[in-house]
Amino acid sequence: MRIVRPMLLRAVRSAALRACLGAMVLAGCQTTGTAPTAAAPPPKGTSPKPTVPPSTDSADFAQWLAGLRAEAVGQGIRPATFDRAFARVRLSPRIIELDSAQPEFTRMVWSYLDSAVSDARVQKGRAKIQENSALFTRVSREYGVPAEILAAFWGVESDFGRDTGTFAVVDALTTLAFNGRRAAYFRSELLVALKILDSGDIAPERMTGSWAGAMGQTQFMPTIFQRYAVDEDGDGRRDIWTSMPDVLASTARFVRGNNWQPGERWGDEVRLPAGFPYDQAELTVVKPVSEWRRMGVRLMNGAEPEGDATPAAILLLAGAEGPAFLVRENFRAIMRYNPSTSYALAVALLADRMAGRSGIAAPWPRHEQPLSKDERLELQQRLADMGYEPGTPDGIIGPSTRNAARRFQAAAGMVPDGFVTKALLERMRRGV
Ligand SMILES: [Ca+2]
Repeated sequence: MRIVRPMLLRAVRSAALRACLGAMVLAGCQTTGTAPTAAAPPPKGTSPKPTVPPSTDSADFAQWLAGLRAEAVGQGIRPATFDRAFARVRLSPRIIELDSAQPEFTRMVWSYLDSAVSDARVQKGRAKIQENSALFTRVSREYGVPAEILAAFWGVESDFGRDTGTFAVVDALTTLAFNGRRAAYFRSELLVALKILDSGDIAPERMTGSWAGAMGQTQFMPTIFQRYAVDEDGDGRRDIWTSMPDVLASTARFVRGNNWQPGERWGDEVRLPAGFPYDQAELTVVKPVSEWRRMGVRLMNGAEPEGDATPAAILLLAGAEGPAFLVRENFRAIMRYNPSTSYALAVALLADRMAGRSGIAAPWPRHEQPLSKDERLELQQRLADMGYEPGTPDGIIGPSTRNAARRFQAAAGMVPDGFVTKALLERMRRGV
């Protein structure tokens, strides 16, 4: 997900890609890594560049496929299902290319939100809820997840079913499983995809998704599908590709199953008081709402945030000059779909706006430009050289880099918000 090659992201707007790239690269993004996610392969790490896969004619592939077939059959998948799924399998150099893509620049969070939470998408989501109000009401009641949250996931994941990815899932997962890089993860997803085919939910030629195997309108990876997909329309198949009842109920079941608290909000935009300790603005710093209140955190209208013992964290995605949010457990529930704070904020804000609430009140610091990968590496190296311990420089701005940046900012007499900008890099170059 996040960009410096906007065309790449726009062209391949699969949830899986957003998860792969976005979680790590979107500026200001914070990540967690604990729970299963619907559409997110594990981070890529720093494994060596893969080679382009040989064709399916190669002896290597034949041997690999024979091994996979034996394993699949051993797991109870019918040989006929396996053979049908692989009858026309293709290895895709394009998928390898996409899997290796490293964005040169990060995308600033406001730029991502401008497109993910556009007025057009808000309108479309409201229209979808209205057109299908009985269904939204029923599913929402059954799972305790608001209609607008369901519509927001649907909108962000697949633009309400318009954009679900055109890759054959078996081709995609086979390419990634055979290729060697994160092979074990994709092999296990592939075996589960075969189980789904074996259960008759979908025919292999209709099992389409993103290049990383995130499927249908919910962009579920196969393991998530197996655990959460629902046959809501009762036709005997869990069809997240074409059945809207199945799509919405499956989304709702996943969200509820990942600790969604019915009746609670995801959080609110807030004002932080002068002198706020900005090192406390990390998702890892959780305090009861009563404590944030005591520290002077207020809603934008000046009221005190509600909830005493409710655990919450302060989220800043663009430093002290950008908007601040008090986020609660339901924000983390959204992040289990995709472990990116920017993604979760997009879903939350889209839902709010569909429900008639206003968007963000405070302005983003839109004058800030994203750092290039080289600049991110340089900044990390400088922090390391100065003894601020950002971890091994990898070009990814995570909590360690932000905390190191805070230490530099504090020493330099700046507001220690950890927001990494060109101005901050300039200041380091000047040695102040
Ligand atoms: Ca169905």
